[in-house]
Amino acid sequence: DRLGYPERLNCASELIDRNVAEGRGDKLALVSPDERWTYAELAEKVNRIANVLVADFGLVPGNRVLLRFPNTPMMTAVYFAVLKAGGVVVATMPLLRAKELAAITDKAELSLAICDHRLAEEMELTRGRTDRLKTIVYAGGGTEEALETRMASASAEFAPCDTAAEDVCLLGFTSGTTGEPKATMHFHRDMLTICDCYSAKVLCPREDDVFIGSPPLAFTFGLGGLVLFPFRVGATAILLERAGPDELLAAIPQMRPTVLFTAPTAYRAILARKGDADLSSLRKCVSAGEALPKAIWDDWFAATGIRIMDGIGATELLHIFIAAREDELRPGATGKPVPGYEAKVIGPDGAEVPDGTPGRLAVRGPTGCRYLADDRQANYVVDGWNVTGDTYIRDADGYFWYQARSDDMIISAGYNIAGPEVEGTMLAHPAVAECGVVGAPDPERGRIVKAYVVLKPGVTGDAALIKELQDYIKAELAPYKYPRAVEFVDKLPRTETGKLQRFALREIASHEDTARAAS
Ligand code: 3UK
Repeated sequence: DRLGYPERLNCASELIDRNVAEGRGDKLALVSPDERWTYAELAEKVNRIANVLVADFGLVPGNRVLLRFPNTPMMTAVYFAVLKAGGVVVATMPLLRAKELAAITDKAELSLAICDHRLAEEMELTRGRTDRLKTIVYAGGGTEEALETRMASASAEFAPCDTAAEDVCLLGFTSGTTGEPKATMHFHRDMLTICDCYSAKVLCPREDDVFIGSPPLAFTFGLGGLVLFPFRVGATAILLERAGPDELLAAIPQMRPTVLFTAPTAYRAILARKGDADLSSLRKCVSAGEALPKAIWDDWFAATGIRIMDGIGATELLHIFIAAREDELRPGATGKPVPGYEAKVIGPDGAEVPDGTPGRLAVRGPTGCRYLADDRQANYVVDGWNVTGDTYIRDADGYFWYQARSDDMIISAGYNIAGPEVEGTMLAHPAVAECGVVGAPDPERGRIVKAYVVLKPGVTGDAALIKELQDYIKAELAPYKYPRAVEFVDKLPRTETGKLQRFALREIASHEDTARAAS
């Protein structure tokens, strides 16, 4: 292996026990509003939970375990306990409903779930929707059966399962931009690979860094950015159960983190509400999940002096695979392939297209290419390349510029229009807080560009403003890209990971059309 990992490897030992062994046992690993755990304390809890899993619930290596928690220190301990015992983590977003949880339970063949007691209701409903789930263990709540009660009588020592570097340790379910969850497999070594490629070579964190951010740990963006990257260098992570813009704005001045991981919309929302909040502790800011519009990059730089590092990642690849260091990034571009990865832009025939031409992004590297379902594998993995659903352009200097998800390209009267480009431009208009652009059915043009716009507080949306926004886009972009329809809305549909659900907007747009046609 190019990264030089041994054949037998347990990532939980590498990421937690190694910190204790190297003398960082007294250093803070995890901080939350209620708790402060050193690496030694975390290591002990991991061992106790691993013993409970094996002794009380019969976990054997390879068993998959459902995890259902908000971002808490306890979630992290349970996560690493499953890994240390050789189990496979299936972490789920806190907001998922019983129907979705049951589908994941069946797909991943889960019989054991560990759940924060505050999320019990939906968990119990899940039991009624699948026969597979045999055992649910609740953390918190102070009952006889609670995980903590069992931990108290378990041993504080646990020898790590002798896993192979290429044993599966995580089934990552994608956050569902398209509605249907798909699972990807990741190995013990992958958990270190993303630390040693993206984090070490692009992010470059230090032992004295303090990480904070919003993505759920069930989302691999959050797992890497809030747990794996800090632990790999013995740094500290702050975990907030709610980490919206207001919570981050309250926490940053008080807890003084140095590295922030969040999504583009959160950067924008933080700026809108910042006031005179002191964000000066921050040293590095990472954005992923969606394209980072240049307008947001510019505003954040003007307000903080920090150059946000955009990066495209995917659950399939585990983490970020195209990005750039602060000193090399180009605002508006995603960046270049992360060291260790290769990327290319391909046409419909699978051949590379010339620089400057839009096409599908394909990626190859030490992580990725392992779908749980064979039909996915056949369609999205070609000759070892992960073919993503994203349209990109590579420029002559090798930088990759995001255009749209391939299914978000709007074809209007023969023109190919990237919705995100129109959105990004719209965001630079002073009246606009948020914007989502999709194609709406149109009898003449096939589709027209339709913009759903959330206005800034105090701005009134009227016909004059619609005209002003349309003229603005016509002046900034090729005129055929302007939104022929503009609708003001209170909020936009988003996934729990902050991604705009363009498929939901498209659906709304098509219904509105039907309603118009019927009236
Ligand atoms: C989109 C981006 C433009 C893109 C993720 C960082 O988002 C993550 O994983 P998902 O599986 O979604 C993957 C898709 O999201 N995307 C993500 N980042 C960007 N588009 N610019 C970006 N910077 O469509 C991609 O195919 O939910 C992100 C780390 C780990 C992750 N899992």
